[in-house]
Amino acid sequence: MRTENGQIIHLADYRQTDFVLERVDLTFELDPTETKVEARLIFHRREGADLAAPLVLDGDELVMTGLLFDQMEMDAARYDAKPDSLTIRDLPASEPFEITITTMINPEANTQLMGLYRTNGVYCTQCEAEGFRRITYFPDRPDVLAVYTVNIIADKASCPLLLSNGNFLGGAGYGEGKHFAAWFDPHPKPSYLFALVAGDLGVVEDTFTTMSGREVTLKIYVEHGKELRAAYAMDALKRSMKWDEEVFGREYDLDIFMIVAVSDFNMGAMENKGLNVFNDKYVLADPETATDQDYANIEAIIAHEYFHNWTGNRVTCRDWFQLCLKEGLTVYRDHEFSADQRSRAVKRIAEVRHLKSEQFPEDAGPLAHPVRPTKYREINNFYTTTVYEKGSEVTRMIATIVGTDGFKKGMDLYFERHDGDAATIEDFVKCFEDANGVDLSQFSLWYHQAGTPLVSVSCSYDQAKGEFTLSLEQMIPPTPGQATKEPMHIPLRFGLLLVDGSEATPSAVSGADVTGDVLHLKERRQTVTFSGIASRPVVSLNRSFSAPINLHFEQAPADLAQIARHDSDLFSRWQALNDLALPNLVEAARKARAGEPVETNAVLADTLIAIAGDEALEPAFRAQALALPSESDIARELGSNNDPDAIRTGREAVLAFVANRDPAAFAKLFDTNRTEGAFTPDAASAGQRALRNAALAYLAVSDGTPARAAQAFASADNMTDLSAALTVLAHRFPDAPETAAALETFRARFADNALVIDKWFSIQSTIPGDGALERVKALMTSPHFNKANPNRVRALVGTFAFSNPTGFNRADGAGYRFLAEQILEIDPKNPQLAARILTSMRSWRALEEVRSDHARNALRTIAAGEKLSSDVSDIVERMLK
Ligand code: 0A1
Ligand code: ZN
Repeated sequence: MRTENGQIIHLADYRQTDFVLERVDLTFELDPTETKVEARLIFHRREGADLAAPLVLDGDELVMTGLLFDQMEMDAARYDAKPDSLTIRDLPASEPFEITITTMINPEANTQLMGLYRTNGVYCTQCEAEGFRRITYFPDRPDVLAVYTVNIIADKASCPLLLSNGNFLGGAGYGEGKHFAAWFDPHPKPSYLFALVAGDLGVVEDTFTTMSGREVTLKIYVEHGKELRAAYAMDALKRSMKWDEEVFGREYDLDIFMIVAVSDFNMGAMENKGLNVFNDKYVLADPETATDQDYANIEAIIAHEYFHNWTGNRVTCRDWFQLCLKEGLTVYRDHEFSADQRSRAVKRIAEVRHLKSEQFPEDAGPLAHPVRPTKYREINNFYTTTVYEKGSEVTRMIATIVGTDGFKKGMDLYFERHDGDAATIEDFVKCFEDANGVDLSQFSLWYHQAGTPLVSVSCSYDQAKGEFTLSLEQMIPPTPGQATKEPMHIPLRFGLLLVDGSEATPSAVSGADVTGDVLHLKERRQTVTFSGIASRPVVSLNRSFSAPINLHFEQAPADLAQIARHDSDLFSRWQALNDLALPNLVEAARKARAGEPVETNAVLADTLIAIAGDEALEPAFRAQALALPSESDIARELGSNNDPDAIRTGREAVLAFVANRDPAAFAKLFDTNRTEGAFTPDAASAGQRALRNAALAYLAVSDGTPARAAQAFASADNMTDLSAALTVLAHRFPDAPETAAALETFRARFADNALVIDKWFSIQSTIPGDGALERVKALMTSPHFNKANPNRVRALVGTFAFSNPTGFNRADGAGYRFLAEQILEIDPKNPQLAARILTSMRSWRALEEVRSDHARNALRTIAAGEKLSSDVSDIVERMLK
């Protein structure tokens, strides 16, 4: 394992390699425990490079069994081979030379799932970020691009399928019981995009004709017998290919595009050139086993990986500090794709919910870092929601500032300038500046300053002058390593609503640049005056969440209710409901903490119910409107000294008030939104199911008995309704016999489908309250659990730690001690998985004293662990700093 020395890598130290890699020829002789890898690498010394400079290649736990220089045995005095590096001296001044390296690796023993490993008998690779160095010695960095030829030799019976990047060159028998296949990828690529898959899998096949009329073969490989469950992924792939042509003018560039679904994978999926590897959770779906959310995730992730072909593969990153260059941009592209396929406003609400619940806490805690960091210890720990989701928001703001056409011009220039390059964020931003003649230097601070900006707003109206004034102030909180911040360029979409539902158009604006409906906040403090406003307007600010900020703006409940009911921007209507609810929930938590009775504002309940029943609105939006801010939203709003039990008690009281305000209204929503006929995963049907299930959750509270949910469980004809009913039963009536019966029915019915059993684990691990930990421990002894499989561990342990605030944050600290044990047990086998689950404790400092003491102790126990991986020690040390 690469580890232990705690070395920090700095962006400022970036320099080009001394040697240029021209070509790569790889030959794999696959064997479960002794795979032989021969790498023939052709290099030449870069012009101007030091003539004495040695060639230093990266390795990770490698064993070298041969080394040739121009096909001749290399003199031992000229090289040093260590598990983590190979250094070769005395190399030619300018002419090309060939190095042939043979290594032996053990795929079966690779539990880290980085490099070449085996999953259910299938050989598979994962090379991003630094996995290729676990296969052979190599300049394993993204700015080294080369053309690869790959030969794979394997047992014919167990590996009828031999796949790698690019186009298939040919194959044949190869001695006794073996065969080989050769692949050639004409597009220069960095090593992190290399992939190899070999095994026995089923396939779904289709074709796509590109905009220039080329026919591309599409293949999705899954375990035998699961082919029918890949149909939706194939459909999503074809829609993605079409969309990228229509919206970004990007055409696919090989004869074949392949996706392989595997059951052991550390992340969601990987964009290897022409050969994407997916966590099977994001490929397999049918109505019986997948929820609407699963379908939406599959669509988004298939699109995301496909879009990487241009944003990531054709234009890649110069170094790993530039990760957001490919990730932020590609998330933005997949968000736009999903918005075009579904309801834009509903999609935006879901994105913002996710951003606020995952990225905002990261940005407010010890793990906060800039979208484009300047140092890291373990790159695996930078695949964060800041790089991905905030990175996407920053891209979205560029689009807001330069406009739709300007964004397109900038992207076209980016592809024109940088196709085939390893680029930087500066290169990217420059394209938008040059294409639009704008200066984005202040805007670029979004890449460099961590922390969620807080924008405080107040307003006043002068009837006599017909003037409306907005006073804005921005503050960017200190974050690790960044005590003080410069003011940023914050683009705020806005509208001025009048009582009659129309919008005011000011005759003049002073104090800020306003372009169209965007106000550009650039100073620390700015006062903006709108003239020619005939009556007091209600301002709808940060429409569509145009900037990823916290907004502090005390608008009167009546004003918020007006936005919630009448804004032309559907997102803002949801946002206003949220703003109406949050102070109520915060107050409820405070009261609950003080042991006082909680009062709920009837305006909130009535507005929620009115919107939920407004048939002019799409059901998916109404479902989102009904979901009160979560316990973690409330914790974030409170900021410090949090008691998760009080937060829940307060929120439950508000929820009960809403539920009991008008049970008949919820019953009507429940009864009239059942989807009839054959299941379709389209957005409209999904929206109806979401609304019906949101109503069921309220009805369970006003009913006070499990009967209705049990009935819904019994009559469900799809996984969305089935799992929603099971969740209501388990979370509301954990001890009811109906719940026990339903859980067992569900388990028995899906016992041989691990992905569905993951839902069974997650539903139970999120049952609120002190009993959760014992439940989780008991489930870990279930025959369905497998601690070597990342999906199982995430579904049970991960979900418990991330998504069960009261259960995990038990006042006696038992949740934290349990997590510490788990981390120390997982870390030696799969450090990435351990480190990721550990980030569930990123907000520990915001807990009240008793809990935060327990949390600190648990973190110290982890920090004191023997032989920690660099992944876990990096996270735990930053959390304790
Ligand atoms: N580039 C992938 C994410 C990814 C990163 C690291 C991995 O290593 C285990 C795997 C996947 C994406 O953005 O989808
Ligand atoms: Zn990605």
